[in-house]
This record gives sequence, C-alpha cells and structure tokens, in this order.
Amino acid sequence: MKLLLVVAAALVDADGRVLIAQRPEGKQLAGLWEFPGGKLNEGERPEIALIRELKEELGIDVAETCLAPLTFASHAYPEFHLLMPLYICRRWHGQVASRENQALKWVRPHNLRDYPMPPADAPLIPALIDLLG
Ligand code: 9L3
Ligand code: MG
Repeated sequence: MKLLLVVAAALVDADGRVLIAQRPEGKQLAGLWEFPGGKLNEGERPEIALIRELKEELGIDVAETCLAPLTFASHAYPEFHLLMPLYICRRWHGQVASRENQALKWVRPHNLRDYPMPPADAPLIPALIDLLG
C-alpha cells in the first residue's frame, strides 16, 4: 500500500491551549478539526516541511529549534497508509492567522475530544493531555 508521510504541529499558547484548524469545504475530510500541517514535498525534511506548512496556513515563522517531536500517528485509509509525526511548538514569530480560510480554535487538551477530528489526529490527544494536563 502507498505510504503517505504528513507532518503536524501542536502549537501551544501561554495558557497551555492547543491550536486546531478546521479543514475547509472542498478538501478531503472537510469540516473536521486537525492539527495544522501537511504533506512533505519530494526530498523535503519533515521539520522543513512543517515550517513551510505553518507559514502557508497560519502566517507564522517557526525556528527549527522550536519544534520538539512528541509522538506520531499511524492510520490505514483505504487508499493509503498515513504516518504523521506530531511536533510540539511553543514559540514562533508573528500572529497566528487563517491564511487558507480555515476556522481556527485554541482549545485546552481536555476539551479536544469535543471537536470531530480525522482518524489520524484523535489518537494523539492523550499524549497532549499527558504533556500539558
Ligand atoms: N491529515 C490528517 N491530519 C492532519 C493533517 C495535517 C493531514 N493533522 C491528512 C488529511 C489528508 C492528508 O493527511 O488525507 C494530507 O493532508 P492535506 O495535504 O490534504 O492537508
Ligand atoms: Mg494542510
């Protein structure tokens, strides 16, 4: 089966809330809430791909040293197997803004369960609760 590598970030604010973004209409899994990120370009390192995606989607600049790997997701879709490392990021430059018409929400880890997520993202919640309480 085809393997798809996607990188995602849990941006954490000063109050310990985590950013989730709603996948826009017209995209696969539209309406579901995800940790921001996306696919690697060919030959791209995961951290560099994540820095690029966070700039494209949220308009922020993240230094590579501010990305800490936390855990990763693995989910078999009918068409491909998704592997998705999740990085924690507590520092960035610029204001988080919706650059792709996606709704954004800052949510306490315990409340993440209230937001329907893609099957890859939901199993990441316990690791965030362990880390952030
Ligand atoms: N995906 C799942 N959870 C996420 C992200 C960023 C992506 N947190 C899935 C949705 C798509 C695939 O990965 O099936 C590629 O993502 P995109 O390029 O469509 O955003
Ligand atoms: Mg994306």
